[in-house]
Amino acid sequence: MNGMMKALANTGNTPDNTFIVAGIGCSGKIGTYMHSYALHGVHGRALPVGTGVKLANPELEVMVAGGDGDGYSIGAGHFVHAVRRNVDMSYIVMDNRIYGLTKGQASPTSREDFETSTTPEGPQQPPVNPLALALASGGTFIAQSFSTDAQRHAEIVQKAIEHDGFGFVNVFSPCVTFNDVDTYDYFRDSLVDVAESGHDPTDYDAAKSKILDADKEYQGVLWQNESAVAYDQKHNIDQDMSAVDSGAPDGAMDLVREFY
Ligand SMILES: Cc1ncc(C[n+]2csc(CCOP(=O)(O)OP(=O)(O)O)c2C)c(N)n1
Ligand SMILES: [Mg+2]
Repeated sequence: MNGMMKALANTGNTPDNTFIVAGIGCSGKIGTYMHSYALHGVHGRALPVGTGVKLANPELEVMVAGGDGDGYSIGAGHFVHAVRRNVDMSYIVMDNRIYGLTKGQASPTSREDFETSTTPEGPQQPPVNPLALALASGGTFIAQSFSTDAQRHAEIVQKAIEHDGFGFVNVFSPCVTFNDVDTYDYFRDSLVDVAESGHDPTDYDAAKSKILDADKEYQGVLWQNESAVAYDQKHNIDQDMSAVDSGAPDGAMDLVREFY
């Protein structure tokens, strides 16, 4: 949350031009804690709501935030289509590799052998790779960060906001209550920052090989397609969609309102 706030402030956004759409879960509470417009909707449906908010009012800075269960399980279909639609907004997923709010069931990013109350011998199926799913869906900005590396996390979220299109950041955000495997210590020891190896995020093959590398956990901007045009720009959605076209009969807007 701290990183999101810093990134919003650093990009010149204010609470009154920012709209957070939050998922359902511990992570979904984030909209309630931030002093901006926010909507806490239905599990797995934050992205289509965020898309609607942005297209209805393009002046707003729209940030969608949720958990790994919300985004990659019940919301997986929306994730794929929001990524490929490439509306100019950001999507921040707090990935703790567990369903935290409902007290510790396996999530799509849980390890194959991770024992939980619903998977006493582990899920016994490989986890979803969210970055690969985003790449396969035509993602134009794909990044990963770590909640406790606050300054770096804020920088990465800022890049997602600045990207002209759908800025996706998977954030490792350990759950200290229900996940004793993917812990702060684990990520501190294993994370490799792509910036340190001179990774070029505009190099598709380099991005693909890092995203598909199952042996390492990367932090940083993995892939950015700077030439892709955002949906809202492509379709000139820069006007107030509640306005009636010029030439409409007198009182047309009053009539429109009667339908609400
Ligand atoms: C339609 C629907 N199905 C199931 C639930 C129960 N539920 C609430 S939060 C949650 C999972 C949350 O996991 P995640 O998105 O990873 O968030 P976390 O709590 O880990 O931050 C589930 C299954 C619900 N609220 N609504
Ligand atoms: Mg979770």
